[in-house]
Amino acid sequence: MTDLTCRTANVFTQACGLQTGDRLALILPRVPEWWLVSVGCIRTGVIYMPGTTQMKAKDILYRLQVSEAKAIVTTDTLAPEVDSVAPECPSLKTKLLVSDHSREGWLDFRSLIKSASPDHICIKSKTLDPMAIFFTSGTTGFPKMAKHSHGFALRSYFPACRKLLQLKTSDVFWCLSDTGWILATLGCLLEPWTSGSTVFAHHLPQFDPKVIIETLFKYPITQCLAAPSVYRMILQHNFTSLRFPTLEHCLTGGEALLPEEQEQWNRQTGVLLHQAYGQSETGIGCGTLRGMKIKPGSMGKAIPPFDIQIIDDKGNIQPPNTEGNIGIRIKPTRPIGLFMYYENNPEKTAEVECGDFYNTGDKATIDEEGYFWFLGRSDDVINASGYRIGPAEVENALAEHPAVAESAVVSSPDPVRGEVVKAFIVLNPAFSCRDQDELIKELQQHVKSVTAPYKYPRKVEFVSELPKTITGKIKRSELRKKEFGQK
Ligand code: BCO
Repeated sequence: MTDLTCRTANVFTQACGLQTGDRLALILPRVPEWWLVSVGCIRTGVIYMPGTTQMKAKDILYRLQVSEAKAIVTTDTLAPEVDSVAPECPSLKTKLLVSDHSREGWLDFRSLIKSASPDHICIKSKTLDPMAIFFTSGTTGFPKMAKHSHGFALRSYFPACRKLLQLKTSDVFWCLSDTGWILATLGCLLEPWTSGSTVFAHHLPQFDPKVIIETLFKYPITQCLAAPSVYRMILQHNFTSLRFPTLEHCLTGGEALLPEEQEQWNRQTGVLLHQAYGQSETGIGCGTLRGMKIKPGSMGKAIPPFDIQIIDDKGNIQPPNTEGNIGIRIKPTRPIGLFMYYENNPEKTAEVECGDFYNTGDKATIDEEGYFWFLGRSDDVINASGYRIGPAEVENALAEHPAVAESAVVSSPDPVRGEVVKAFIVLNPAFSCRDQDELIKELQQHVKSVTAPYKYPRKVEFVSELPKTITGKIKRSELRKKEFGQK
């Protein structure tokens, strides 16, 4: 890996002419090159921007334009999508293809690393030098760019963080996260490799609980990290045995996990399932560390150097068992590991500052022992099976279909995925006579084709009008409350 990542670094600086601070879009599935590119960027100071391979041309266009990326690395599957938008991205100078075939206008990554020198001197990065950008969805507009410093990687070395998994060199660690999320950077790269343990990777082109089970039986995996929906889907399949031969410890995060699911996993596998909490902005913020008392349903305690409190809308710390926002203290000192700011967006950066805290927008309570209990979002952002989805992203996609006059997209409860995307749609009169089931399928397919398919509305309801304020703003909260049976 040292040899290969040094070669990768040389490919970036020599063949591609990239310099420290340049941005590179990294859109690869779970292939070894994802690791090479990530570490190659860290070695050279090129800022990398991981993205899910579910993205479509428009998603890629937005990212390339807003970040002024100079390079992109992807596979054959997405290369045509990139080519379709590249003329609109004047900053994009280098396209690197990870493939056994060549493509016009693209550099062949695999041949380049073969011929590159294995000698490379790593940059002397400072804690606050930028390292990576993660795109993250909000209530309005397009995803924001949460920029992380090299201190983010450094945080993995902190004694407190080391206690989360207590990985040993003998551990074989499997993090199932898609390579586009911060969870993959932490769980597939920083956590295991900074503790010298082995990373287990599986292509998983399509998620299938049966494959997960077979893999855990077949390979000597000792620790596993996946979103709650993954554990939930496995449990709901009623497999005859979940006694995995080598599995010792499981961790989960990214969405809420019910206490009974956590207990069921423990009963059926004999392995404890610990919860953690985090965001693209924070990495892992709190968790139940190995050896710590588990309180089923709780996402554990704050992991230093983060000082996490429950705050009100003015940033005042709330007493135990009082509902409020999860806040991470940023004053007088912004902790290492928290995002630096939203790139090119001082307004949004200022919006999430609340007194002495970064306001996560997630609601929770804290108990007398310092354990956090997740309640939900305080805004319209949807968390569906661990994906953070901005309603506007789905509404914009729906608006491109001729049947849709207007739509409002909210979160709705779901027994498998925790929450799913639900769209309330007002139809254009010409479509009101269409078969509704057929039209729902068409609209779902349409969303899957214009934006990353994980965002598509799994529930659709046609309505004659949407609830609005007197100024004409759609009242998404009213629709959401109805979905969750709240008043
Ligand atoms: O369910 P459907 O079949 O109708 O649709 C699925 C896919 O089949 C489909 N799809 C995927 N790729 C496609 C495609 N359709 C067309 N073209 C393609 N290229 O789209 C739908 C995708 O939904 P999904 O990804 O939720 O599907 P799936 O396969 O059921 O996966 C289930 C999970 C649980 C594996 C998945 O939802 C998942 O990975 N969730 C976890 C997300 C995660 O890692 N979040 C963590 C973010 S980081 C963070 O929170 C900070 C924590 C420190």
